[in-house]
Amino acid sequence: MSNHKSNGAKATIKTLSNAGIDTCFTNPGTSEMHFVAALDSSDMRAVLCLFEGVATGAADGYARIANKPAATLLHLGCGLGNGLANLHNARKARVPMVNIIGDHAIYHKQYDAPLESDIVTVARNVSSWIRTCSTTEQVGADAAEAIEVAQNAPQQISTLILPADVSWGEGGVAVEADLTPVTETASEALVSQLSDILLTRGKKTAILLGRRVLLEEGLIAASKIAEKTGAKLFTEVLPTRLERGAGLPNVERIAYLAEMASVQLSGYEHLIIIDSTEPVSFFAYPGKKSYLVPKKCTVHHLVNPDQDAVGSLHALVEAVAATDAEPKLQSAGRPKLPSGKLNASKVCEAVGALLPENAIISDEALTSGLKLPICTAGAPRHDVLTVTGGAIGQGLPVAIGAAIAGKDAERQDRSVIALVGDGSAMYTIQSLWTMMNENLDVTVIVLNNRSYAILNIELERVGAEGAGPKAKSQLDLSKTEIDFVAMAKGMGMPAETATTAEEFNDALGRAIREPGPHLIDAIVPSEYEGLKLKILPHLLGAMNKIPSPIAKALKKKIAP
Ligand SMILES: Cc1ncc(C[n+]2csc(CCOP(=O)(O)OP(=O)(O)O)c2C)c(N)n1
Ligand SMILES: [Mg+2]
Repeated sequence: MSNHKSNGAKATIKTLSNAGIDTCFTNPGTSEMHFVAALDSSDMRAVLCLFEGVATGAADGYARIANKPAATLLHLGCGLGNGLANLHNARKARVPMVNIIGDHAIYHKQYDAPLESDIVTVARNVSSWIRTCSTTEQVGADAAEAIEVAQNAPQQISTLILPADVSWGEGGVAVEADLTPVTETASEALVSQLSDILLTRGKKTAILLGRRVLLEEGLIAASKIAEKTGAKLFTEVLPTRLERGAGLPNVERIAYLAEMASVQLSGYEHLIIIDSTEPVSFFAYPGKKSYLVPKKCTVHHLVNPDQDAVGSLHALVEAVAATDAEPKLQSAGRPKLPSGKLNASKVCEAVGALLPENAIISDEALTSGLKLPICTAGAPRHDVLTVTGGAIGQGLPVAIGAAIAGKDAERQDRSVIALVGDGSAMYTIQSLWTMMNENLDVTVIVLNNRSYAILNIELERVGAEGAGPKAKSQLDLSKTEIDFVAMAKGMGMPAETATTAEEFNDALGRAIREPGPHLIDAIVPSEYEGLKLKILPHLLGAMNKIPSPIAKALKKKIAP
């Protein structure tokens, strides 16, 4: 602990640095100027983002790969509010993050100046720990508590509101945060109960893997249990970070479409959930189930969020005597490079064919990414980051944070591939600027189907009647075509359009070979159009009426 006194801003940054938080994604204003000035006397890497949603999404992506928090620096309630959607995704991802929100000087608040607003109300949506620091003397201790709350289990987002006069005041002292690794595992009684179920009813048992058990160690352990007991493995719909590829167990993901998820889960009598939540439908649909666990299936949770998930899984491996079982590993294999007119499936094939070793995929391809899992299953080992909270505009910001963390980690210079829908890309397109400004090795692939295609499917699925041209126009991006190449070039980023598979293969090969950011505007038709789109809701509606093995095969065909 340093007793060296400084102003509040310096003491805050020093407290963050002491705890190993060395990256801050910023979009500052006047109330944060002392924090900004204090950066120069620190080791903190500050990454400017031109919209707060980029900063918060980048901090999320960073935490997913670095497995430690980044800080954000945001400007009062409005700045925090702009960052909310990606803070929501980060909360659902259960990643650690420390938000530093500048506020007016305490004595200035009474005047209701233009930027005065209720910061706490905005923060409460994503943060259960919110503290307004009231004195400079206290700032180090408050910052240390913010870090502890964020990083210690169960990890979460903490929000420290820093009034300008607290920042500029003298008498701040950096404090050492108390970081404690999780050690508590599931109780012996629970482990033994679950092992009994697995050993007697293994074939009727499914195991749903989530957050912390989706990396190599957890996946291998789970696969040993599955091989030994006959249990079926699933991963959650939207993993925070899923390690995949040749040499790792390839675990089936629960489908986004509830009708398909029900089919996947049908027939199991026990569902053992490890660090995830019970499967529910994304939305309610008239006449359809919200809760997707079959009626006769008993749910068990191996751990709660503040227990050691991987350690508990190991205990279960031992309990079923699977320590020496051979895990089932995915063999190496890539799709062939595609040819002809470009479509979304061919983009996925090319990604599978060319994905470099140790890559990180930020997946916000939505309807265009249906084939991505199957095309990349046997590719070299990689991580997949998904839109954990369903709030779009995450794919590009998360790629920024992942690229920065990937460079710092032991596995140096991991290249990042961000696959994003055209609609999603437009929420946080400012991300391209930060990718350039920081010279990050990110390849952005925009799946440009000139549509909110998924909402065309949803329009059919919800059974809304009377949808005509006015309704369809709300889901249509084709009347005013978006030129992503021009936008990228406007921010200095090399970019090209691909309308054929050959053009796409070449562009992707180049983007991967050359360091630094690139964008490829992949012009593709929507995956579901015309008759296919009309039939889909009927097909989905029929899925729970046809025999389960046929339904399971059909599910594999529609969403492999
Ligand atoms: C923050 C937020 N706003 C709106 C939505 C609703 N929404 C879901 S998908 C979508 C359109 C996605 O379009 P695109 O990225 O082009 O993917 P596509 O559907 O074409 O595959 C919208 C607007 C959302 N999920 N999150
Ligand atoms: Mg689209």
